[in-house]
This record gives sequence, C-alpha cells and structure tokens, in this order.
Amino acid sequence: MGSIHPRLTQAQQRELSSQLGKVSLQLLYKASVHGYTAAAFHQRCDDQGPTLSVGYNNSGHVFGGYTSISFNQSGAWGNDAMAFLFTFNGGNVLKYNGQAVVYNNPGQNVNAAGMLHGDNLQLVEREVYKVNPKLLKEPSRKIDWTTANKRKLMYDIQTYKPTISSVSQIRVLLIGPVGAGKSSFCNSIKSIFGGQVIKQALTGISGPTTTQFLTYDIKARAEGKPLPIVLCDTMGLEETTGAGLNVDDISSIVRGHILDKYQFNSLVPLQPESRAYKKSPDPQDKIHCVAYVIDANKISTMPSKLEDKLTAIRTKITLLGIPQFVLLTKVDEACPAVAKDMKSVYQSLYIQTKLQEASKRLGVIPAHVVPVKNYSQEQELDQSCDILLLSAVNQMLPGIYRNDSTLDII
Ligand SMILES: Nc1nc2c(ncn2[C@@H]2O[C@H](COP(=O)(O)OP(=O)(O)OP(=O)(O)O)[C@@H](O)[C@H]2O)c(=O)[nH]1
Ligand SMILES: [Mg+2]
Repeated sequence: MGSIHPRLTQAQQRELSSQLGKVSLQLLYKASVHGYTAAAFHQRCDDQGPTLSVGYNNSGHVFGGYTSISFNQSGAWGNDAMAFLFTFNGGNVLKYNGQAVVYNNPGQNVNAAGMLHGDNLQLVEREVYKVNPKLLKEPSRKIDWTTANKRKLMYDIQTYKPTISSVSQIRVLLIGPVGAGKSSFCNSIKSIFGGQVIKQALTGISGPTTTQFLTYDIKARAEGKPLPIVLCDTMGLEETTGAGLNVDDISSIVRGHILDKYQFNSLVPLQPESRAYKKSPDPQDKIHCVAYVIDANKISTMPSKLEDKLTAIRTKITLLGIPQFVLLTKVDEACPAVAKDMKSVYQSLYIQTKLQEASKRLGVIPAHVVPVKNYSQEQELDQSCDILLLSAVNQMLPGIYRNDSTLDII
C-alpha cells in the first residue's frame, strides 16, 4: 500500500475481506492525503474494478459500501446486483445487501443511514480500497485450455455410448432457482456444437422466463446428427409455495411421465388422469442425470425455503438412484479475475469457497460440483468458456455410466 497508512485496522480489513470471499485490499485513495476533491477521487479511483469505499465520522462510526462496478465520470447510475453497505459494530461488520435500500426507498434510506453512521455525516476521513481477488499459485484442478482439448472434449461427448439398455440418448434434467442460467446452459452447449452463439431457449432476468418443460436435442454442425445427450429445461424454482416449478412435478418428469412442451402449473402438479400424462413411459423418456443449476453469486444468500425445496428434490432423486451434479453458473460475475480470464477459474479462492458451499448446501459431493460461465451477452464463442462448459458435460457422463444398473429399474 505504499507509504499511505490505511485507517482500517487489520482486523477490519480481515472482516471485510472474508465478507468478499478471500480478497486483498489495496488503498487507492485517502481524502486526508489526496484531497477532498472530486477530481482527486476520480483520478485515483476511476476504472479500478471492484472497490470498497469507507467513511469515518467524528462519532467513531466506520461504514461504507462495496461496488463491483468501476467508478467513472459518466454521471449515470450504475446497476450493481453485488453492491452492499456495511458498518462496524463492536468489531463485527454488519452487511446490508441490495442497492434498493439506498436508491429506491427514501423512507428506509433514513433508517439504513441511521444504522450505518448514527445520523452523523461529519466525515473525518474517507478511503477507497481496490478489491483484488486472491488467486492460488496452482489451480485446484488442472484443465487443458488448448484447441486440441476442446476437440477431444467434443469428440468424447459425440461418441459417448449410453450403456442403459434401449436408450440412445441420455437425458439431463436441469433444476434450479429462477434466473440461475438453466436455459442459458442449454443455449451455450447448443452454441458450442453449432459453432456459433445460438439463442434458442428464451432467457431473461426478471420473473420465471421458462414456464414449459423443454427438451433440447444438440446437433454437431458437421453431421447434423443429434448428440447422445438431451438437455431438459424446466421452470425456475421459487422461494414461495405455489410459485415457480412445483416440486411434485419433478418425480413425474424423472419417471418420464411429462413430455416435451408441457406447460407447468405452479399450483397443481400434473395428475395421472390428465391427457398430458404419459402413462407408460419408454426408457428414453426417463431422466438419467440431474444437474442443479445454481448462481455462484446467490448461493450464500439462498433463502431457507428455497433450500428446503432443493433438499426435498434431492431426497427424491437420491432415492431413485440418479446421479446428481451442480453447475455453478455466473462465475464471471462472482470473481473479477475470472471475468477477465476464464482460465483462472480454478485459481480463484472465491470461486473455490463458492464450490464448497454449493456442495454443502446441495448435498452433492465436491467432485460433482463444477463451475461454468454461460453465454449471455456475447456474440462470439470463446475457447476457454467452451472448454469449461464441455468439461462440465463430460464430467456428468461417467457418473451416468456407473449408475446404469439402477436406472434400468426406475
Ligand atoms: N454473466 C453471466 N450471465 C449469465 C450466466 N448464465 C445466465 N446468465 C444470465 O442470467 C439471466 C438468466 O438466465 P436464464 O438462462 O434465463 O436463467 P433460467 O435459469 O433459465 O431462468 P428461468 O427460466 O426464469 O428459471 C440471463 O440474463 C442470462 O443472460 C453466466 O454464466 N454468466
Ligand atoms: Mg429458463
């Protein structure tokens, strides 16, 4: 940090650093040294990536905010889902998530402000710290990022032979909270094999975008022959009872009673008497593998009711002997180092902690929890993204192989 001495104590830095998941803090700006002017602030703080701003008032409060978006001088409000406010209270940091408290609700703003700094904005100091993610020297898992490996991973998927009798394609069911990236994962895998970014499945950011059971064949560009893997997209899970995917529909899907394009009803699961219910499913209609799609940024703040729904689902799937995986999505948003270079994904300590947390919360063994970055805004394919996505699919295949005997008797 050069010769400028940070006012945050080592203990406070450690607290904040652990809230941000293993980062180091680098002091960029200190008002008493660099000046209390906007010019001095912008000169040192613009375009620095994620930052922590800290204020110190004359009644001893230490408080501030984190933003993952760089400061700039555009004058526009930025939208930052990762932002939070904090204050120190008796040595512990208290965190207030969600920028809505700050910008959208003036009534609550006053309360939040009161809690933050005791209604005293007489600042005696102001500091801005750059937040640097910590990277492991050696990745926790070695991945070959070459074109040759991308080809090999694609080849292995294309030539995979399901060992389950009378099944030519294995069906992977994607389950997860609204907006976690289930449909984007289908699009991403289709894109890789199609040779260009494809947006077949509807994706979105507000409310459940997918409301049907949709199965996706994947075709390799050259032959146009469907791959031995079918991705099955579902409606997102929601915290509220009676909203989102009805947990009772999952057993019917897994057993092959629900067919492609079925329109989900959150309130009423599909009944065996219904015309849409396939009474005697073929082995090909059944699910052979379940992947829970979880947003890396939301795993730590997952509402307990949503976690309960996921636990109920896992219990059913485990009883059926179906292999389960977790696809940890949006690792680019979770860690700036990964956003910059996907190849650092297994070096990011932050992603490492999120993978461990996902394994614990979902009850899926660590080896079955894999990070991915789906295609979202991109126009072009990226080799590192492709390799990570293809590795995720490849990791699922041997698990299915091992469990083929159980699957036959579902
Ligand atoms: N940066 C980033 N954005 C992603 C990623 N995956 C998905 N998104 C974005 O997240 C939003 C939601 O993605 P969807 O694929 O629609 O999520 P879903 O799980 O299908 O959501 P529902 O159908 O509503 O349950 C979209 O705006 C995507 O572009 C990712 O890995 N990284
Ligand atoms: Mg969807």
